[in-house]
Amino acid sequence: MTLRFLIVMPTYNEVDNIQAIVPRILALPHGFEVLVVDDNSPDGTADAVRKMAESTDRIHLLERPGKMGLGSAYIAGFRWALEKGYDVIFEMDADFSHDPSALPGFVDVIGDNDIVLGSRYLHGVTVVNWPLKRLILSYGANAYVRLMTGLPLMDATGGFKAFRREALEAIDLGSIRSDGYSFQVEMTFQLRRRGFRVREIPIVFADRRVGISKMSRKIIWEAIWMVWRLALSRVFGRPEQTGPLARGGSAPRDPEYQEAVRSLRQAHGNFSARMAGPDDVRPELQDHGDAR
Ligand SMILES: Nc1nc2c(ncn2[C@@H]2O[C@H](COP(=O)(O)OP(=O)(O)OP(=O)(O)O)[C@@H](O)[C@H]2O)c(=O)[nH]1
Ligand SMILES: [Mg+2]
Repeated sequence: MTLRFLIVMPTYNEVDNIQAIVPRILALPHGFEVLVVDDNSPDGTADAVRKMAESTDRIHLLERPGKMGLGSAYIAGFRWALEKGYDVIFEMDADFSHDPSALPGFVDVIGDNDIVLGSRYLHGVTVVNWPLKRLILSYGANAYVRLMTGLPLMDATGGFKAFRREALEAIDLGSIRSDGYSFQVEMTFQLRRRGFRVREIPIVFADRRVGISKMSRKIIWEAIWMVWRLALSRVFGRPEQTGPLARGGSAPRDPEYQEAVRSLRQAHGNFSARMAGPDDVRPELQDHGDAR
């Protein structure tokens, strides 16, 4: 079994970032493919992606007519990925807040898990260059999410994640309405309730390098309200459990998957023990793999 990995990367006005980050991802030895979901960015992001895609079949572009929000961009990307048969589907920002060299660390643990979350708050605080105000807001939001939803996670609002296709298939994607940070919380909450295995791994998160922030009051209010909705749904209603941990069971062994991950590790090394900053371009990752 050879696992097929797809990174879903929503963009809105990321023309500079996208041209820099996609080559970094393709240079990793795991054969990652990238789907850019662009909302008709006025700065020509889609044209830049089309140009890059001329020289490889590992870059894909999904264009939407206008800015429709981050949550719905992910859903569109997930649907595309499921249709095309990818095994592991990632969420990742284009603005270098998420370091491409952290991707193999997600692969290392996907053999025993269904959702892997890149966490900014697992080993202390691993956020670089954020104003203190924003850090307090984000850290506080996560404490609020833990308290209200019971999710035992340090960083449920982050957007650097990997899902196995089986997990995405178990969710009615059409029923997910939230955007921004609450989208992240809602997806993880719904999957955990259905008995899927969630694992956090530490990442270094850096503030965006260039471009414009889309942080808004609306997104914050939506998150506050969404968490209430999830808390209420814990009390009323129980979804059908279909995941590996359904009804308190223990996860079944998954030999094919584990074997696939093991052989990747053998070929490319075990990345999860390492953490690198976003500027740390490691030469061994640049040459398609068989360096070791
Ligand atoms: N397709 C699409 N992509 C979006 C939309 N809003 C944001 N994005 C992209 O989603 C990713 C995350 O958005 P960001 O603006 O970085 O959000 P953030 O990290 O919370 O805030 P800043 O980094 O401070 O701007 C980036 O790659 C954006 O280009 C949208 O409405 N549609
Ligand atoms: Mg960002």
